[in-house]
Amino acid sequence: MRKLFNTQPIFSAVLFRCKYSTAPKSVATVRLNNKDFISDDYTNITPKIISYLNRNLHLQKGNPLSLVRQCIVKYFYSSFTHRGHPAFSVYDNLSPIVTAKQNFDDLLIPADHPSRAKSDCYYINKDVLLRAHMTAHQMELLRSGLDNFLMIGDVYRRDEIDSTHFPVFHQVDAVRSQSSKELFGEDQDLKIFEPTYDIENPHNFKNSISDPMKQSCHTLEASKLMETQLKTHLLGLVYYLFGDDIEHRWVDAYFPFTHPSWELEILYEGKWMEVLGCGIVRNEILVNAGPSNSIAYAFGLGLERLAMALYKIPDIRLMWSTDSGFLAQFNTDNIQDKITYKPVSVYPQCTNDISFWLPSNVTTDSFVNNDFYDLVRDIGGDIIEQVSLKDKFIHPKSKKHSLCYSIVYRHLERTLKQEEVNQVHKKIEQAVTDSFNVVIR
Ligand code: FA5
Ligand code: MG
Repeated sequence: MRKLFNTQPIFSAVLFRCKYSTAPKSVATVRLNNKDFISDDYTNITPKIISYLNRNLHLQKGNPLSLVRQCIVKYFYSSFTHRGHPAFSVYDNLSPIVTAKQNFDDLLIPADHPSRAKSDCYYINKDVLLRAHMTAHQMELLRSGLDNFLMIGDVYRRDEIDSTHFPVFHQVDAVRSQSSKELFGEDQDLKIFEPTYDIENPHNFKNSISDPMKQSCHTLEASKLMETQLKTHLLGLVYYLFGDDIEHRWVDAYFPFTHPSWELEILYEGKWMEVLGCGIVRNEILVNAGPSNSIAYAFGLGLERLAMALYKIPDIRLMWSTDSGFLAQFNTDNIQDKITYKPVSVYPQCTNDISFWLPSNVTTDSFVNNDFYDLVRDIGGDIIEQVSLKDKFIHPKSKKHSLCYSIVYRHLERTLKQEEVNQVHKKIEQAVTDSFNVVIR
């Protein structure tokens, strides 16, 4: 655990008496949502990140994320009905505290997959983390017998810092399942599964994904028909939100839990921006969830990216603004109102560089950037607009390694004074020195 955390009040040392030992043992815990979690060497959740829990921006009236969420739900409710009722059910209130099993194992994410790394996730301890995607709930909802559902909520990732990335963002994830009858109608000559696959004994079949077109258990017609539905439904959503003029492209992708998989990009401010990932759910997942004779598609999209493009919001941090000048612009009862964000005003940036010598056992390549980014955000808070690596340097004689980062400071609601920035910058230098054992140059 990083040194920095020990000083934070949310991490308390409690006396914990082990059942089989008479000696009291001191155990550090993390308290989240009124529950204590025992921390360990995986614990990397920060007080700053904890402060975002329970904000539920996607449910707050007047927040752009809530408007986009309502548009998406409306599209799915109105496009897909079953006997006059919406076919999809919506879950937007699931706890973001999940197990590693939910976030990874249930989704066939291999034990050595990079997305599990401590450098990429906010772990509470080795077994529990803040969900890194809404897909973490897919298995439990499939297991409960649902076949068409949307999961909406906040997700947490240690990531870079710039105008389209933030460590907390919001996703809409979905599953849509189809039985043979639903997919092919009365044409019972067409099948979902290859003849070699036995629906009664699905565990006997070794499902392969070596064919880029489909999983080996599926027939080509079932997989292709499902792919067409998936792409048509998602493009329908994008046209519903943006109008028919929006430019898009599909990109082949890989996710451990779907095959085949794609990402959808839209043209935003002259650049391609990825808005969602999707694919045909791996049959193993459906089988593990319970008896299954259907095929399903799934997708996960980022609410922030859609809201930014839809309302021309230039910076992802603005979603967290509590400024009434911002929120009032989105306070409408008509979710389809055409809203274009008007900057309350633009305040100047301040850029300060920080360079330091690394300790002798750390190289410029082994230093974990995300650890540094988190620490900068912990100290600087929301006035940190961007942090970028500027320079790597190895001293020719001493062979010491050094790094230089640029930190861009900007307040969204007022002008920062250079003096004030310098004070924060000094605090960051001190924290970096303490936490990473570096020497400021
Ligand atoms: C996923 O999270 C998959 N779980 C999506 C999925 C679900 C695929 C079901 C297949 C089936 P990805 O990491 O690409 O995939 O994230 C999905 C979307 O979240 C991205 O397209 C993007 O819109 C958004 N996103 C990802 N990282 C960030 C970030 N740091 N800040 C804001 N939005 C982000
Ligand atoms: Mg992606």
